[in-house]
Amino acid sequence: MADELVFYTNPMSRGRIARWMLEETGVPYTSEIMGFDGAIKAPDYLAVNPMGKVPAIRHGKTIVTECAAICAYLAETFPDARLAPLPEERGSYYRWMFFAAGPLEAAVTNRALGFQTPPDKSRMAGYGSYADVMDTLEKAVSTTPFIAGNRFTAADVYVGSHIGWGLGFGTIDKRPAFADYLARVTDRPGYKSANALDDEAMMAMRERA
Ligand SMILES: N[C@@H](CCC(=O)N[C@@H](CS)C(=O)NCC(=O)O)C(=O)O
Repeated sequence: MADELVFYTNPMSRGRIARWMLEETGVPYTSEIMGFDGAIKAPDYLAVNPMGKVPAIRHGKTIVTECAAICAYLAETFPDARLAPLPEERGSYYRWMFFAAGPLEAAVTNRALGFQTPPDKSRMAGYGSYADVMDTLEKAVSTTPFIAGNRFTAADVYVGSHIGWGLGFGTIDKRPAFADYLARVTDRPGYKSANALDDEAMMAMRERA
């Protein structure tokens, strides 16, 4: 019997990244919607993610947190979905997935919180400066149709989600290359079904509130 796959999320969170990835794999899973008002910091859930944050997945006895790790784990665990990298895609796949989880996430969050790296300190910051990160990301999404090459992989779920959120919330520069890449990677049934499920979960939460 297949191991049970449980998805802990909140539809108004980065959990949407993991939901997209789950829908891309096409494997069955159950969703546990976590409220931000207590459940997420309760002992039961802290046993899953001591950070008290979503998303997380439990697959049998394995727990995975961190959106990028969830995307990579699901891609490797369910190879039939063909979302893990081929040998020739591996370098770009890991490079840009880690770039998005590290430098991009930090640069965007710091800027949204009003923090700017002092120019004389950019050597200390792993992301250098927000401008460097934007220019680098623009090159990355313009070099090949998808982030790891000529086909869609789990790295596009992760990088595409960052770009989608960033363009939506105005935290990533509105550059044509970002919009073009986003249109390419989101034109998929998995993206649409994930959004429909999260929109439905969001409505249900609002009705209950
Ligand atoms: N680095 C984590 C970030 C997760 C995260 O910050 N989740 C937020 C929602 S987007 C959260 O659960 N916040 C609730 C809290 O901290 O109480 C990831 O990539 O999965």
